[in-house]
Amino acid sequence: TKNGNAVVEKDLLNHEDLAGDRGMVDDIFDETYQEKEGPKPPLRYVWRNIILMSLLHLGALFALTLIPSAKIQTLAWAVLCFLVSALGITAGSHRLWSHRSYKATLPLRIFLTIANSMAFQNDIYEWVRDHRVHHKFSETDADPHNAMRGFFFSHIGWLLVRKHPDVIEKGQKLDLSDIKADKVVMFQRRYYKPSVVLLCFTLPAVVPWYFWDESIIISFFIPAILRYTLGLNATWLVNSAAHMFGNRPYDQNINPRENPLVSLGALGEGFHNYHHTFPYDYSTSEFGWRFNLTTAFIDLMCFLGLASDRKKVSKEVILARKMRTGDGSHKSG
Ligand code: ST9
Ligand code: ZN
Ligand code: ZN
Repeated sequence: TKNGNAVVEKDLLNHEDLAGDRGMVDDIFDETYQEKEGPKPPLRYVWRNIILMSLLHLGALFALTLIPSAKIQTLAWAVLCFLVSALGITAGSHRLWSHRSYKATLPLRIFLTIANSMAFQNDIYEWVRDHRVHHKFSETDADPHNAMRGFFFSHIGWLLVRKHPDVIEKGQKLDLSDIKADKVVMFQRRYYKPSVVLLCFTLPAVVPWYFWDESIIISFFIPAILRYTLGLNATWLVNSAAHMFGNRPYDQNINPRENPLVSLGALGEGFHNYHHTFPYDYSTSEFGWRFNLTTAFIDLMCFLGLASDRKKVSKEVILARKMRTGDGSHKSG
């Protein structure tokens, strides 16, 4: 109908306005890419990663058995470390640097970079590069954690094998000039290894041991090893579970889903059907602070004058999009 077309046009206009307004559009899905025909390249295992990831997860299991003997302050500290490091990913490398969905002042960028090293998920530059190809070439050979390759691959398997050549080929064509221009990000890249040793492992372990005489074993295994492992798995669930389980109220033609449980663990990053439909929305959801500590944090930073320019999709555009491409689940939920 005439009316329907007007709404579609407005939807697209809004898409381009908000997307372009950020100075980059390389997180928008590229429909023109075609996977190469013929057999897929063979898996090349990276044994160093397989061994280290196995040891890490064994260490986390051991840490679980230590919880009953830990001091309450140590557990509270581990939770604090989890939250800070998670914000370094969600508010930092994800919503700020990958998607430019808001602007952050220098002090906030320094804080988010410190928090990001504490999370040890590769440096911000590498995270952003992989994440923009994930959006642009979602669920194809050029997606680093292509969910078409199954739960295990999109969860952790992709970190244990060499990348598909298309990831690198397409990744090299991305516009990363905004990231290269950020001195804080490039400083982190240069000093990434020592920053991880210090912030992901040493600081979390030293604080309980020094300030409240926690045993060094518990100090290391709970706030460092267990907290790190839980943070990784909460993040990976966005790539695995939130690409497989949940409703698709915004676009039923793509795989990413709305998964409130994942959102709970990942501070608001499980509203993944919404996020892949509107990657420039700073809230990654239409529901504000619900299951979304990251949005509350960014709002607080704006209130304090440390952030600004939050990009938000309007209610009417969201509704129009639901009517046009959604699975209808919003009516029942
Ligand atoms: C980790 C990351 O866990 C997790 C990211 C998850 C993303 C989630 C997104 C979901 C939304 C947000 C949710 C947040 C929720 C948070 C909740 C928190 C509670 N483009 O990589 P290499 C080139 S990390 C362009 O070695 P291989 C480039 O030249 C965990 N070029 O490829 C590169 O050199 P350089 C800890 C690219 O050999 C060169 O290739 N870290 C691209 O195939 C070689 O790159 C680990 O475990 C690209 N995209 O090896 C380490 N990629 O970098 C894991 C590569 O110098 N990584 N190039 O420019 C590795 O060991 C390796 O990357 C590998 C592949 C073995 C996996
Ligand atoms: Zn994203
Ligand atoms: Zn995704």
